[in-house]
Amino acid sequence: MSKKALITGITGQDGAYLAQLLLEKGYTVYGTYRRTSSVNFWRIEELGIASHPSLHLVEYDLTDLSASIRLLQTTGVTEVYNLAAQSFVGVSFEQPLTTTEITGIGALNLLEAIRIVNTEIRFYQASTSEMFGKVQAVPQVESTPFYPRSPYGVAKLYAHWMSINYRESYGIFACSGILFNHESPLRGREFVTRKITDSVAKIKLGKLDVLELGNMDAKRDWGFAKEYVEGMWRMLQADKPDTFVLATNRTETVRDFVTMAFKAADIQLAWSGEAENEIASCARTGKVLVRVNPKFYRPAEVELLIGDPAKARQVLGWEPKTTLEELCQMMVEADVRRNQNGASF
Ligand code: NDP
Ligand code: GDR
Repeated sequence: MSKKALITGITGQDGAYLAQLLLEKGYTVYGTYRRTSSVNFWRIEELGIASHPSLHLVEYDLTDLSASIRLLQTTGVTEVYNLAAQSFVGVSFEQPLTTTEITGIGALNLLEAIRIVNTEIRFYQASTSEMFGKVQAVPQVESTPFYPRSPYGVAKLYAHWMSINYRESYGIFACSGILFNHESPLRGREFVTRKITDSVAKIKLGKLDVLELGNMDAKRDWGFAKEYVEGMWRMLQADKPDTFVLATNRTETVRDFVTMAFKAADIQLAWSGEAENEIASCARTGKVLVRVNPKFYRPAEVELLIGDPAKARQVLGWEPKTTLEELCQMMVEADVRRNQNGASF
């Protein structure tokens, strides 16, 4: 009998990669999507798994407790990966209540459903380096104190502690993966790396003049999403439930990533100016290609993230392999291809 797993948020970046991984491992996968006027399956289509016979797409909203209970009862899954969230930090400042309901309380709905339906079900909570926020130590590890800086970070911290509380109170195998930023050609275009690679592709093809960004000084630890979902799976196969950091232990600024992405498209940049007046021009033609627009600044910023995944390496045998240069190149090439083909995602 194949194992059965539930993935909430299969229409997202990680949901698509995790579904692919579990199907390759022979699982029967139930993947949830939200009812919208136009459902968005482009990621699982691009991975070629949308019509896989072992993949079942289920309509579901994480904020509905009774739906969560019925979902576990009807599917009979033994592993639940809670990837669904309002995951965009910037939007969480504009929609703090919705973010809290989905990203915070949503996780509790699933934990309660597990408690009611079957406490043997293993649970993965998609926690985040945003919980470290205004960082209290460098690099960040599992024991680093938290200091979230956005409604998203606060909601995720609630879900993180609830997962630990249900582990300790009811013996539920609940794991919390504190994942640092992970990117891929399947990343949403509102996130900074994909916004950059998509814009570089458009500039290269003459479809866009200038890329506008917010805080160029923010530093992030960026890894490749496909490798991070493997870490999620490993957490649920471990001997005991625990909390793990997945990261690369390398940090770069947004500015560095911009330079890298243009280089991947054979465009060298020259930077000048500071803060709101900073620009980057094409070193050959002098044309301005990047400028700052303060509308992309956040009310409170997370300035520096860098994670040490030593515990995951030791206990799970997990480690990142793809370098940031390789990841950036892969994303730029995918976006050039898509823009040439007229794709809109
Ligand atoms: P995405 O934003 O790409 O995907 C989020 C998913 O959640 C989408 O499928 C979305 O559906 C779904 N969703 C949103 N609201 C609801 C709801 N009310 N009910 C059910 N489903 C809902 O995120 P990622 O794939 O990048 O990330 C996966 C998880 O990991 C998220 O929880 C994120 O916060 C967390 N995380 C991500 C990191 C990263 O760097 N990518 C790092 C650390 C944590 P729809 O398509 O309909 O919007
Ligand atoms: P983040 O990712 O907030 O780290 O959350 P994002 O890519 O949105 O921002 C990274 C950094 O870049 C700065 N930035 C910009 N960001 C966006 N989106 N757009 C811009 O134009 C821009 N200019 C500068 C931001 O200020 C920030 O400092 C992601 C999400 O996937 C979360 O769900 C996840 O938990 C964390 O990563 C780890």
